[in-house]
Amino acid sequence: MSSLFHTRLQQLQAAHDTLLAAPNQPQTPGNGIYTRWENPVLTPAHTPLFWRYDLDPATNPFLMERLGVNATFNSGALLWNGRYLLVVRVEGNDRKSFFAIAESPNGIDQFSFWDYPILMPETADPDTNVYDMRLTAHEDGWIYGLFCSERKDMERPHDLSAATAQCGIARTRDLVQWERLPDLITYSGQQRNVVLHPEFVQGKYALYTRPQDGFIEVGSGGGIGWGLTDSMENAEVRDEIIVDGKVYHTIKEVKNGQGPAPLKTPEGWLHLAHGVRNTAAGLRYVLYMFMTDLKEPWRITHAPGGHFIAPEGDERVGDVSNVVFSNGWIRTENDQVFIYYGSSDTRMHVATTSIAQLLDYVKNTPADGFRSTASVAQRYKLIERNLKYHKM
Ligand code: M1P
Repeated sequence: MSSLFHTRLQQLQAAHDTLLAAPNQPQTPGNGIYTRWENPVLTPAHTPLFWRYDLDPATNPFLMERLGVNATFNSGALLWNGRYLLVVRVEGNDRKSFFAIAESPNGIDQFSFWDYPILMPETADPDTNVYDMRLTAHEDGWIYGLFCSERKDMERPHDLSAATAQCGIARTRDLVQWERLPDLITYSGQQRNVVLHPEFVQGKYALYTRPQDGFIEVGSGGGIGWGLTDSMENAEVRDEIIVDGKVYHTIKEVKNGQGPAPLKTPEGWLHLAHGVRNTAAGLRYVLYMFMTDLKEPWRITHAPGGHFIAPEGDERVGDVSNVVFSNGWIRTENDQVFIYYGSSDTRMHVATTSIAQLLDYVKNTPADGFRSTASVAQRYKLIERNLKYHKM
């Protein structure tokens, strides 16, 4: 082994070990709704060295990175045998995404990847790219992973950025062997951000959808949709209704999409979603919340105005800047909630909170008033109450 190879290997291993062992710290005092944590929980540098380097000095004397990783983001999440698991969207330098599992003993640091990425079977029509898996531990006993399957748009063969998005479906019992099922059939042009509801509704599987006309732009489609299917083995939604539409001059003016599967509480289903608006600097993605009825999960009962989490500090910069996106959260048995979110299509973060805090937030945050005057009235009400209290 040459001394160059040996020195570089020691440096790389030491830096990797230090990164994976780095303790995370809460950012205090926070906003009382959730606590952000200082360090990203996953970055491309967290991926194993043996995924990226040829570690044989005979074939790689300079110890070059042969297969770089560009980003680790938009992860599904699951509590599994007491461990916090993320099904991470890993993107290689070649721009292809794949899924890989990283686990942590406490959900806030020490995430490390399993040795091998997931071997996701293809359908007869192979995916070009797969990403953004939503995990649902369904009451039928399976763990489902729904994700975006991207393919070349063959109706526009000469436009090399023309693509189509559909909902890929796979299921597993052990997170190692995955059974690929046929893609979801809907009667909208394209689909992204499709999520399986964890319980049967009216005896059927229930899906949150996001119909869209094009690959990037939702066009006349858009909004978070809802539909039922008899089976997941041949999933088909015939009737799709919009349960949370786009609204002018709000954080979801351009498009929105369901985040992870909703969390059941005695008061309703808690939902996390992303909303997108346009700016002179490009699209801005933020997270927002709403609650739906326990028996009718398609009916919104509470809709706090504005964003819940917006990109902040270093989160604002990355491959696609000014983006936060979440497709995974974990609720512990003592009702703590770990919200995992990607920033700027580059890395993963965690924010921690509880079911009690989220219920308080969705029930007591005023709804969007849709006009400046209404916003001022909301603030007046708050100021008047506070000043009265302050003078007592
Ligand atoms: O680049 C921002 C996000 O864009 C897409 O989300 P949506 O379909 O809602 O626009 C997805 O590609 C997502 O992965 C990405 O983070």
